[in-house]
Order: sequence, then structure tokens, then C-alpha cells
Amino acid sequence: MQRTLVLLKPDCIQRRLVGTLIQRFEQKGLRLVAMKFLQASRDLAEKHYAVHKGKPFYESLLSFLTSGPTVAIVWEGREAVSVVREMMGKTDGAKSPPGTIRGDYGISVQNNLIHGSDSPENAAAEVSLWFAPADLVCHQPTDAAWIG
Ligand code: IDP
Ligand code: MG
Repeated sequence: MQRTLVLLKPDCIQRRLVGTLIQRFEQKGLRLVAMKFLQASRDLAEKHYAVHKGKPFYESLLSFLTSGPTVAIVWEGREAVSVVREMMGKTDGAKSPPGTIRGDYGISVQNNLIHGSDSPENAAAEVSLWFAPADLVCHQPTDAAWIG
């Protein structure tokens, strides 16, 4: 089983889409491992987006991520990293096809509702950046044999 980090970014909370997006992942068959509601500090945002340091949109991106609360979630499931990335769509909402989260709910490049880890290695690093080991709840849903 693979784990991945999802952030429902501040625009998602402001637009009251938290429940809608969580429902999509639940219905897909991913299982919740951890979830919390917090306003990211500048330090946390810098660490999370360290790979984008120096890019023209970096400062604006940090302001956006720290501008209001975020929901951080760890999802688990078969191929969870790529499943979540496919469900998110492309970075630019305007170029994301209908049926994807960004395609259905967004038209901005920056305010694109959601973050999902882009590799299993980055997922592991991001999960430990946003969560303490004790926050991760291991459990076996009763429908696991049916979901796969
Ligand atoms: P991703 O979230 O689809 O993986 P990344 O390239 O990793 O996209 O970029 C991280 C985040 O930075 C994006 O989700 C988006 O919020 C923002 N971003 C990326 N490219 C641009 C841009 O060209 N202008 C403004 N914001 C951007
Ligand atoms: Mg990315």
C-alpha cells in the first residue's frame, strides 16, 4: 500500500469545497490515515515548496499557502500517488480536463485547490513534514478486501 500527502489549499477552504474533494477520494477507495486543519507557517510553506525556490511565482505561492487554513491529509491505497495526481488534473485549472478536480472546480494556475505528492519518495518526505509519526493511524477498513 502506498501513501501520499494531499493539501486542500486555502482557496479550497474559502470556497467551501473541502467536503466535496474529500468525498471524491473516499469514493475512489483511498483510505484515511491522517487529517488535520491548520494555517501553515512561512517556515512550513518554505520547506514544502523548497523545490520552487527562485521561480518567479515562489513568493506569491508562499503568500497564498500561508494566507488561510489548509487541510492536510494522508491517503493510503494501491498506487495512491499516481491515483491522486490523475484525479487532480494538470497544474493549470484552465488546461485540466473535466472530470478532474482542477478541471471541474478551478480556472487559475496558482489557486488550484489541491496539492498531491508527485512521487513515492516525495510523499514520504512530505508526510513527515506535515505530520508526526503518532498522527498516522493504521487501520484495516472492513471493506478492504472488496476495494483492493
Ligand atoms: P503541481 O501542484 O501541479 O504539482 P507545481 O509545478 O509543483 O504544480 O507547482 C506548485 C504550485 O505552485 C502549483 O500547484 C500552483 O499553486 C503554483 N504554480 C505553479 N506554476 C505556477 C505559475 O506559473 N504561476 C503561479 N503559480 C504557479
Ligand atoms: Mg508539484
